[in-house]
Formats: sequence, C-alpha cells, structure tokens
Amino acid sequence: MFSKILIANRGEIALRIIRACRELGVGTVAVYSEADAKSLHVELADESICIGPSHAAQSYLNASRLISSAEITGAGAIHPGYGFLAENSSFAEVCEQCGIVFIGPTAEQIRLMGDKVKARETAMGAGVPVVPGSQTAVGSTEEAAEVGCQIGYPLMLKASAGGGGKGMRLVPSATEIGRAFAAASAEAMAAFGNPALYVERYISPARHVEIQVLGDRTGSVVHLGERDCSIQRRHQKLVEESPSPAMTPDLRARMGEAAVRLARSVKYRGAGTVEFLLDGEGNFYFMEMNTRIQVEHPVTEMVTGIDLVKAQIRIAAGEPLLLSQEDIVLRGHSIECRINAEDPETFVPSPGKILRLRLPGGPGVRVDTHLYAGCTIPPFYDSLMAKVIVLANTREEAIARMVRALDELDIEGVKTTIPLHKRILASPEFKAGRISTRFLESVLV
Ligand code: MV4
Repeated sequence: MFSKILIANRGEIALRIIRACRELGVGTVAVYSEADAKSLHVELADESICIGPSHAAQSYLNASRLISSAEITGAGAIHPGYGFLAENSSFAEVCEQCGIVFIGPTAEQIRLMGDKVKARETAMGAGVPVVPGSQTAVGSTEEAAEVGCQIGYPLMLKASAGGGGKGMRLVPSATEIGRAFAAASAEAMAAFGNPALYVERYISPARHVEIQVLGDRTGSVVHLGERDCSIQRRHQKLVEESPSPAMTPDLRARMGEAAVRLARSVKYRGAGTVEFLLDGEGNFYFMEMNTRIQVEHPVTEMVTGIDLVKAQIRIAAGEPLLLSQEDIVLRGHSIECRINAEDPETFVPSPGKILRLRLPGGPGVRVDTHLYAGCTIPPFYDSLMAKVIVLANTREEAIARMVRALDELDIEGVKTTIPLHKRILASPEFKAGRISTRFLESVLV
C-alpha cells in the first residue's frame, strides 16, 4: 500500500479521496490554486502545495506541476479524481514514466475508450450491442448521409474524440445533415481539437443507464449494478439513482454481463463505467465507457456498501479484488441530487461567498461537500457545490427522504439548483419513474 497519495483535484471529490486515504492509513498531499487557498481539502490533507494561479490551465491541468509536487513530497501515487486530467492518457503515461502510480486504468485503456469509434469497435468485438451506426468516423457530410441512407433517420452525430454530449447533433432528416455536420464538427474541434464525427441512429425514448465495473490487476472484473442518469440538462446530469426504475433482475444481469465482458476484453483495471442507452422495449446499446470515478459514484456505494475510492486505491496498489460477483448484493434505493451554484432557471453560474450553510442529516442522508460557512465559490471551475445522497428501502421512501433533506438544506449567498430539484422530485413523471430524454423539458417551465 502507498505511504502517501497526491490528490490532483479540488472540491468535494478531493475531500472524498482524502477521506478514503485516511481510512486506509495513507498520507495525503493536497494541491491547490490561489483561488482555493482556503478550501476544505487543503485544510484536511496532511500536506498541501500551491501549484499556481486560479485558472485550471496554470494549476489543476498543469501536469508538470502535479508531478513535481508528488516528487517533492514523496507521494508514491496520484489520484486524479474526475474532470481535469482524470481521462488524459498522456498524464497517466507521464506519471508511470516518472515512477508515480496513476490511480486509474492504464494509459492505453484511457486512450482506447477516449476514442469513441475505437470504443464502439471494442464493444462490438466483445459481443456488446452498440447503437446501429457508422463503423468508422465519417469525414464528410456525404459519408454521414450515406450512413443515414443505410440506417434511417433521425440520426445522432457525435464527436469521435470526446463524449458527454459535446459536439453532438440530432439530425431529423437528410435535408438537415449538412448544417448539423458542420456545426458538430466545429464544436468537436473546439472541444477536443479533433473534428472527427461518427453516426448513430437516434434512440428515442431512451434512458441513460450506466453500469459500474471494478477490475483488478489479475484481470478479474465484477459489476456493481446500475445508475440511471436520465435527468440531464445539456448533458449535465442533475439527478441520478440506483436501481433504475426501468430495470428488471433479468435486464440487470444481461447489462451487467455485457459491461463485464467489455471490461474483461481489454483486461480493464480500476473503476470504470459502461454507459448504455436503454430504449422503451428493454433493448440496450453501448454508448461509451468512462475510465474515471464518476460524480455519481455515491449512489452505487449506498446500495452495495462498497467504498469505490478505497477499491480504486487498493487495486492501484496491486491488491486483488476480494469480491466475487455473488458477493455483490444491492439493497435499498439511492438517489443523488447535484447542488450547483447556478441560477435554477437559467443555469448561469453564481459564484460568491457562502454566508450561511445548514446541511441535512439524519437516517439515510449523506452530503458530499467541501462547503463551509464563509467559504467562497470561485468562478474558475465547475459549479458543483454539494451532492445530497439518500438511501431508503424503497424508491418512494428515498424520494420522501430526499425531499426532507432538501428542505433542511439551506445555502445562502449564491443561487442554487435546490428549487429545480424540488420541482423534479415533486413531478408526477419522476414519481412514476417515467423519465426519458424528453423529461427535463417538461419540468423546465
Ligand atoms: C444518444 C441519445 C439518443 N440516441 N444517442 C449522449 C451523451 C449523454 N449525456 C446522453 N446522450 C444521448 N445519446 C443516440 N444514438 C440520447 C442521449 C441523451 C439522453 C439519453 C438518455 C437520457 C437523457 C438524455 C439527455 C440528453 C441526451
């Protein structure tokens, strides 16, 4: 086991990793930008280093400063968290070249899954159903239109070099493919430095259901059930839950086996998430695989009782998974609400000073946050302030518990998405578990 880990991140996930390290008896090194000098992760780490100015490019995205911080402090491993360099294969490579363990999959696996066309090919090779679409990237409108003729409209154009919806365009019919192609490739170029696109048939209605997997260095892989992340706005997830209201034990087994098959086919190491689209008839299709710990990992921890961050650290330290698939039993129902410092109507970021903070508690309530009264939310990073997670025996009880927790939660000094979550949880569609791609428009009046 490592004696010391450097956490190459900030906010709630940095705190989450520090907590896992402390429970494993591992020393912690926090890095921080000038804007985060008074942030809670700095306070709770054993050591801390200021790595630069507020803009992420000069701090949290600066690989050489992260590596030299690890070398100066003697940290044997770096945990990247999510975002920033968590899925940057070059960073993973440089860590290994410098003799520092990157807590995550291999650079090769990050690179493979970061290329969404290669990821689709890998899924097909592992016998995992993928969305019908192009076998390769499409280099022109004509090529995309050719695929459109084969698979039928509407289509979805997606960026080969990146996921999460950036550079994605819905193409309702052949007449719109020219404009959509130009817009999507421009956005892909801007976001990922690579304009390449691929084509998928548009699946609607669809749910976004993802399977958590864990693989160790011996190549054994298990899955930890699913998370339903269908409530998104512009591909930013807002509410996640486990189990999915659309799941049956048989469907869970088949999706879990597919995710494990894919991970095993590349000898996947570490925590990973296989994202699927689930259509109205119970057909599921591989979308992409994320090679990081995800924001929404707590709902899986709540229903399985497994600490995913400790598992990541143990796997990176070379320990075998002590879990077999039979050991993984899901119990209860968990929901997570992401509390962002944003206007709940316009989603415009609302940075500022937290003047008052009252956090919820009581049975089955967990709050992952770095907030404290008097702290300042800087404008330089994403707007996630806190995650409220609940666990209860049934979905109805979990909803009631979340409503109670959100009523107790009070954050003054910035605008928050709390009112939006209250509207979502109160909506008949959400209560009935009838959610799909179109859901959020119906709630966003
Ligand atoms: C899709 C899709 C429909 N058909 N792909 C991609 C990124 C992820 N955030 C959601 N994405 C989608 N990909 C095909 N071929 C619909 C979505 C989608 C979505 C899916 C399920 C639930 C909510 C959604 C919100 C926006 C987009």
